[in-house]
Amino acid sequence: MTLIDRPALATTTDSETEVGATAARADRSYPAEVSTWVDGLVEHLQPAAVHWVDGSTRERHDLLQLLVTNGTIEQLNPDLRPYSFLARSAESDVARLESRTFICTDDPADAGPTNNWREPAAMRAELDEVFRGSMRGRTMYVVPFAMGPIGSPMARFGVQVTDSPYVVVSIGTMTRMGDAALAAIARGASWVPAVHSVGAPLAPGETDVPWPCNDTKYIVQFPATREIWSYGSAYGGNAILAKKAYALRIASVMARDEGWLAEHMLLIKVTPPSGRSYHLAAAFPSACGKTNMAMMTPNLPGWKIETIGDDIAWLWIGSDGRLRAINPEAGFFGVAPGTGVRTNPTAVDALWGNTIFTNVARTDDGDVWWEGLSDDAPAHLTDWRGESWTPGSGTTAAHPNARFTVSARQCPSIADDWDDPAGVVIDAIIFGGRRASNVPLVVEARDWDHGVFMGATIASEQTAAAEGTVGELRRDPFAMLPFAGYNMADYFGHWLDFGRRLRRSARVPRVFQVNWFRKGADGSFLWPGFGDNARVLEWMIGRLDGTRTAVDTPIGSLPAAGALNVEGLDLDADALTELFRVDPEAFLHEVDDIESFFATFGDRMPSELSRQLDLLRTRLQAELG
Ligand code: OXD
Ligand code: MN
Repeated sequence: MTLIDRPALATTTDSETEVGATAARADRSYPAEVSTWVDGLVEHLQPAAVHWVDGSTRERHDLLQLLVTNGTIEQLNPDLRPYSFLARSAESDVARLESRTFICTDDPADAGPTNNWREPAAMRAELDEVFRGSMRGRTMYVVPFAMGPIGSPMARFGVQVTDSPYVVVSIGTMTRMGDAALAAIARGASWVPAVHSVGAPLAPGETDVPWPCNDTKYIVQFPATREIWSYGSAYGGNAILAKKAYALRIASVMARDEGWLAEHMLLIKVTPPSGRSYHLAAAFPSACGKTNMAMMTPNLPGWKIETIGDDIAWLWIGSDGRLRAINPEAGFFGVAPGTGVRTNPTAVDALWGNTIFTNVARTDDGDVWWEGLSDDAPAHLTDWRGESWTPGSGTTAAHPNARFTVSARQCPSIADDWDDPAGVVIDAIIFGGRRASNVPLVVEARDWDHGVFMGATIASEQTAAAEGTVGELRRDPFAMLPFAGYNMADYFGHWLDFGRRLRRSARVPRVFQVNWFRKGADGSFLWPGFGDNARVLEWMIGRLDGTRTAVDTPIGSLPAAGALNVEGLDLDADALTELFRVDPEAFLHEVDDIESFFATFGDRMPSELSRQLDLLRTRLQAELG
């Protein structure tokens, strides 16, 4: 979208106007294209008032007070958790809804078999109906935001309208929200329009509920017009549209068209005792420990791991020809259960204050608790539903997908280059999944194309981050199954092309696959994980600088005997063998499963990946003799 010249933004703080009070709003010099879009939405959604969000601290404070008054959030004990709040969602609104997430393209093949496809005109007609009057009795917030540091060649902009002040404060943490983003749009930056309504209009005099939402939900992406529409949910990625809907689904389409990558990846900076830093990007499915890895305290003397991002990375080939990446977000929307003083002390520190918790339990003294925060639960809690809870009650005190929302700046391990507009140079890419069996602790890809094959074949046991059966194994290529805005086969092709461009311009980063979750015969995890995962990173970095050895296997290169540092670990020889065991027979079953998965893409599947599959099968069969 292009914009005509417009005057500088007014600085008035009086940003809420009755609908119809156009004169007051006219003083504020908003980009005409945004104003026109908002005017059309006001007519259709019929809010009682419009509030143009400026992103100031004062405004955030006022919104938090409003949310307390509405009963959506309660303030935690300021002595224990300064300026922090607890929200309890409706029980029907607790996770991303993949079954209600739609990609609307003219040709269903452009959405591909892994997405829910809808014909754009039919979906527009349906949305037209559900959104008609959906904001009645509520305020429409107009929320300009930037993804990525403003001034970066990779920064991208958007404007979300929403009738949920809870969503506004969440966007305020997760993005660069407010006047600075609007000013960039006013200067001509293109922007993605995103419309969000909780779908709970209020009749005159009707009392609101603490967590308004609607049983009918839609999260709709129109990739061709770069538009997002979301209805019925106020939870996480369903409602903070800058995150999954924009920074992954729409951005993956922009990335395809513009020659970059929008990925479900954490970013870290690893500094060994030598002092030379390396930057790694790692893709894992939802709730597989990305936040823990991004904030890892390494169990290796002299090593330092710093955080750049925990969920999304945008990667591109810089003008120096190197693979660069930014974290487009500005905060963490992390899964609380499993985040604890033993597993992720850095995150626990980051949450000291200024945090919004959703669906965790409350202690009797007004602090928060969730499973895994400490070894023992307090003797009494108020659970995520607001009910009295005691240990052994048979339910979890926090919802398994309970979240914290906190600014990246508050993370003690945040790297000094985390918001460098030029991004960081990526040295290696890691793919991982949650696999109880079959997949070794770490494997190095033979080359970029083999790495793309590894990414394309990630499978993982399902977690609580989305609706579905927890524990069920599903293929989640590049951890992007719920997030690719177009046909995944074309997405694989884009990765292969990107590798060809990288090969022409610079050093191609190494690609690895990891599995922290392999279990032994007794069902317990074989690898200690968490801070000891640094040992795996140590081996990877050794591979980059040529100091660690590997052995070739049918599935890629594994650490040679003694090359992985297991010193001081309570890991017996059998466990170590099992961690790296490649069972050709079991893997051949995996190959059959991958073949069926690839077949779902028909002739859109890049032939290079079918070739990689054939090579793998041949190597495994040779092993069997
Ligand atoms: C997330 C997810 O919230 O992947 O990051 O579900
Ligand atoms: Mn995620």
